[in-house]
Amino acid sequence: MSDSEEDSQDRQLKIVVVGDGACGKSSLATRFAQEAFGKQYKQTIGLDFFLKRISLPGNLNVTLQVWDIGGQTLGGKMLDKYVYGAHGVLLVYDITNFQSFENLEDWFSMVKKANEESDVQPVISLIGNKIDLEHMRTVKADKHQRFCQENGLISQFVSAKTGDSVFLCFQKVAAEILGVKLNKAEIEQSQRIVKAELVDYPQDEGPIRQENSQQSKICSVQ
Ligand code: G3D
Ligand code: MG
Repeated sequence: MSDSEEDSQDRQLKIVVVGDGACGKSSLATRFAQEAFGKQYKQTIGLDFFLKRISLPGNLNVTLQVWDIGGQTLGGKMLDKYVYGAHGVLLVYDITNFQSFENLEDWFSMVKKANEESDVQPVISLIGNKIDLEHMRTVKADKHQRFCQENGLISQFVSAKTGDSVFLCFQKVAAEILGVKLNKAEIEQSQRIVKAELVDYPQDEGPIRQENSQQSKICSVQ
């Protein structure tokens, strides 16, 4: 019996991407779901979400529903509604923008508050984006690590621009939500997949990778 790719039993996980404007939330979501950066993405109006199916160890397929909060800022009226019931939250900041890191405390509080009444407590990951701009870093890595330790967050550094570790950061969160353990080889493989693609294809005309682009959808709610 073959594993059906179309297995309708797939679990769907809601993953919400939050953080200051311009830290790279839309770029991260787009890079993950479409293997693209920049161009294809229009300025977020309202709320966008992507659906993407991934495989975890043990032939476990799961569909991630990735929500991009768009222009919602801290204190935004709809924010807690977006975040409510999330299985996973990516708290994103820009490593070259200290303010975006400082504001994480507030983003984190908002996420906790929004889920106070929910049965599901989200798995939260701290994402330091734009590591391609390492030379412009203003947030030291040990500050990032301390924040993770103090709050029990998964830690990840990524670049939505180069694709570095983008797949991995979503995979790690999904695995944690489902209680699946990723071993070292799997982690290294996920890091490699995205990096290899970058070297081969310029961002303009890059062919979309088959295995990662399957079943990606963009939806828009205004
Ligand atoms: P947001 O959705 O959080 O508001 P965006 O952020 O995804 O719109 O990104 C904001 C700007 O940061 C964009 O630049 C985008 O290209 C850039 N950016 C996002 N991620 C990265 C990254 O990993 N590295 C670098 N170098 N830049 C990144 P523009 O100039 O289009 O405003
Ligand atoms: Mg955006």
